[in-house]
Amino acid sequence: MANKKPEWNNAMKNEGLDDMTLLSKVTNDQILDNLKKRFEKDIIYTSIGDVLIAVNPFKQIPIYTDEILEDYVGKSRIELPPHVFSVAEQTYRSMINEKENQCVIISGESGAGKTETAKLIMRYIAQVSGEKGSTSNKKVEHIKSIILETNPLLEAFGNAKTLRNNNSSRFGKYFEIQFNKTNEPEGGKITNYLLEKSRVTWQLNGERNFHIFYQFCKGATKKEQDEFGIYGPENFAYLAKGNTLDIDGVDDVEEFQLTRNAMNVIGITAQEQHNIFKLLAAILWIGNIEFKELPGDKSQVSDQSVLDFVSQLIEVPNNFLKTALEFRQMETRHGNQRGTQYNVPLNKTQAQSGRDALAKAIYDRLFNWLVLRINKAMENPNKGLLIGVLDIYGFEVFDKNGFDQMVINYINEKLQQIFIEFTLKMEQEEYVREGIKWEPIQYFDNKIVCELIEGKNPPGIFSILDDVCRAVHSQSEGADQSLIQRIAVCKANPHFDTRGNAFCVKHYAGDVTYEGPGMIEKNKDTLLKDHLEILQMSGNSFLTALFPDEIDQDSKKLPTTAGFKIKTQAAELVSTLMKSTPHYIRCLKPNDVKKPNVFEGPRVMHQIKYLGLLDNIKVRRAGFAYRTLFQKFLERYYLLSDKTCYAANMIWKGDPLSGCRAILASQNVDATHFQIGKSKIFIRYPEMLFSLEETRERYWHDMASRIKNAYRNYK
Ligand code: AOV
Ligand code: MG
Repeated sequence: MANKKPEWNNAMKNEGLDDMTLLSKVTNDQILDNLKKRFEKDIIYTSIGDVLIAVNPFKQIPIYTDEILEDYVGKSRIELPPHVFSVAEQTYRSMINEKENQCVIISGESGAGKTETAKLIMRYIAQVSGEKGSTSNKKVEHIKSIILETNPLLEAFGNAKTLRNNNSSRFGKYFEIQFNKTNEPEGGKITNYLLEKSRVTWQLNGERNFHIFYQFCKGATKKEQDEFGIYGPENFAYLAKGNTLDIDGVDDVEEFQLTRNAMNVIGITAQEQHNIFKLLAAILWIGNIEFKELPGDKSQVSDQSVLDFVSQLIEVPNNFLKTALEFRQMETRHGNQRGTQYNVPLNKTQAQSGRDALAKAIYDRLFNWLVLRINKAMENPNKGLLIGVLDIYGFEVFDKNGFDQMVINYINEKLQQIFIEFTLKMEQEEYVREGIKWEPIQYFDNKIVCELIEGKNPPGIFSILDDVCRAVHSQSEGADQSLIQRIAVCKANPHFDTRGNAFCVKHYAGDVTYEGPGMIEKNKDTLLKDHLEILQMSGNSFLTALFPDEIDQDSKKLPTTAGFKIKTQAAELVSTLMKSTPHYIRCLKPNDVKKPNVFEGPRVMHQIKYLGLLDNIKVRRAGFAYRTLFQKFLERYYLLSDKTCYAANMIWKGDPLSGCRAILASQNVDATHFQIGKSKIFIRYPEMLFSLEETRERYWHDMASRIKNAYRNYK
């Protein structure tokens, strides 16, 4: 063996290593250094074996052209530099070759680039699947265009500017593309996860409501303006809470055209679009309803004309709407006997929160309707193979965090958990399959944090929230107090603590303090009976169809809580993902200022640590740093042995394994440094690979100059 020489290949060009399993020293500093070197040269992709690491460049880099995309078609991972297209290619090819469902799991904190990555994966698949230029299959082409157009549409309704990301996904989605026998998309299905509906009525300073509202207010036609009373966003209370009406570099009017276009492509009819816009207008106008205080802790709508306009938009008689906003219906009860109904006046704060609940409920149902409508457009009765792309909301922490952040961060914990299980499980399975022995290594398992949130016994945070919801009326102040008392039992878990009215969770990605007040109400997530009644009496059949709920007369029955729902959805997601072959993309955010060319070392280091990249590399190397099929090894290193190479040509005619053995023998490779599996050769230390690579380079170089000389002499 030649002396080990870590700086080889790319390292010599000072571009860092393509694959960090080959790092000479496996430390967090080395990982950081490698990523930084590459980032500075606009090389944003790096791999750890099969896992792709992507650092958000916050600028357009010309690496997504059709030419580059074509380059990746039919290539294996190690043939070309790491790229999101390479992951897409591996995903698509393994679906075809292995005839198994695949999934691409994209993780990373808010603003790290998950959604952009997901879109590139979809574009790749749409572009390479099926026959190019063939017009024979209109259905396939149609499905492909729908798949691509769902993004602008769902982003308009489900994304917003936050402090972390100007286009932050406020819902999670799992997008499954269904393929036909010839591996072309013929259908699709989106599963969406809890939308952050509180944004409809409230935004932090510097944040915006969902994009669609600004697009609509700025881009509505004259006819729409008149019919829906829609003017600039500054006129609507719900759009101005964050004191931000614009986003740098974004033209909402132009975006609105894209949204409308997407609706048309998906086949959302003019009538349906009219219905949607009418409800958006209704929500905005509901937000403009104000209340004045009346003596006796009562309230009254201040401006009748605003109320009248809302009742016109939602097609509900104005006196009913007024009553529903100013009073709550109560009922006397005698034991199990229902008694008479009477109205209790609401004070100003209660009336405001009731108004907001109404707006949020309409928007949330509208969003779910959109997803169902898109799914209908992509519906496909055949059960072919699937590729799922998971793009959720990333881990986030603000100065004040509530129920929404807890849900978002919980889903991220679950993903991290899957990553841990998969990377270790797959690694182990491969060793078993190939008949290789290995020692597992220690790593941080975040299962304990998942248990803290979703556990049943001992009860986790969601269980306690549900208990408190069941026990106390959510509107009463006692509910929040009771939560803080009850939740203290979680202190038995080292990842939990309480602080006054708040509690703190030590997440895998950092500590987050969640405000207690408001949690119970958000978890309870009930529609007020009064609201449901008026929505169901609407003359607008689109609106009534959004609220098919049965009015629950038995107020003791606990409706499904938001926490329970997300827990169930998360479990379903995990089971779906576990049934498919996973491909991983881990996105990193280089800075918090959303700027190009800024690499904040400590910020990236923090992510390297919590994503467990070091463990990832170690696990990959603990057994074997590198493994490849016999044939592939032969093709790459045949130059190294006289038995396999003559005059730069591969001359090996025997079976690939014997060829590999001939190559290894020619290099006097220590027998403890590699193992032969059933179909693959496993190389224990990267140094051996460096050495093989180095020798190969040298031979190639020597050979090339020998041939050149021979040619010269011949002339
Ligand atoms: P996220 O999905 O991970 O955050 P995005 O995919 O929305 O993050 O990326 C945030 C922004 O970073 C985008 O709007 C782009 O401006 C930029 N960006 C990301 N990836 C690239 C890329 N490959 N090339 C150029 N610019 C990029 V959140 O949805 O907040 O968790 O909930
Ligand atoms: Mg996103």
